Amino acid sequence: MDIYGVMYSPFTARVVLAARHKGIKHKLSMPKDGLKSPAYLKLNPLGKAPVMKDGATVLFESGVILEYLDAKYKKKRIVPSNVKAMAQARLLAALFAEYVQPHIFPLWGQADPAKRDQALVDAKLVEINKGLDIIEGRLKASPYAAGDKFTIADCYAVPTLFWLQALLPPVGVADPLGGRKKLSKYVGKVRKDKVIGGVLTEMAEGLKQLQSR
Ligand SMILES: N[C@@H](CCC(=O)N[C@@H](CS)C(=O)NCC(=O)O)C(=O)O
Repeated sequence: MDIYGVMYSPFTARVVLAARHKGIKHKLSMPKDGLKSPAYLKLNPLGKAPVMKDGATVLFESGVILEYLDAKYKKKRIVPSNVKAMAQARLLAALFAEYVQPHIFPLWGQADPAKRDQALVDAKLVEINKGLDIIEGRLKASPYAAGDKFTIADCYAVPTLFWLQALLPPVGVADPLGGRKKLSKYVGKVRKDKVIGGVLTEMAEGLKQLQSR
């Protein structure tokens, strides 16, 4: 299977996390001529990463790719079959995807206090904290986001929390998790998971390269 994207992208990292957890053989690379090349636009007309190519099946949108992977490769399901557990995992995934992740990237480029749009930063931090408070109330962290098993919730949580920790300190937030106990426990625990730990290391390396450009 081919996955087009880069590890520092939270959207690509979601898919790589699921593929690695499920033991699906894959090759991760950037499209040869870039995301806006005619060849890549044939795979994803939005010109965004990730794209997954599994034989004749080509898909874009990380959430759709995750569903495909779990439905096609049935080992180590990331969507629990128990209805209550499934709802718990999906809700956490949605909270990270819809209420935290979108407010993090606007903080990119806001590190320099002299050039900072403080109103924008403040507004984004309000939204992020609102999302994190709700997540804190529902997170299991025992040790995975939705309980004792790795689920789709971790595929969303891990990359978002990586970016949260990367972009909040430069805008003056010393503790991006805001002292929230369950989130802090989660971050500490999942770092030790082999698959998650590996992805986090690669995301950090990717971000370092991006910052040195
Ligand atoms: N909703 C999409 C978002 C994908 C996305 O925004 N990818 C970024 C990478 S971080 C991208 O390709 N940006 C390049 C661009 O939009 O030109 C998904 O979940 O896959």
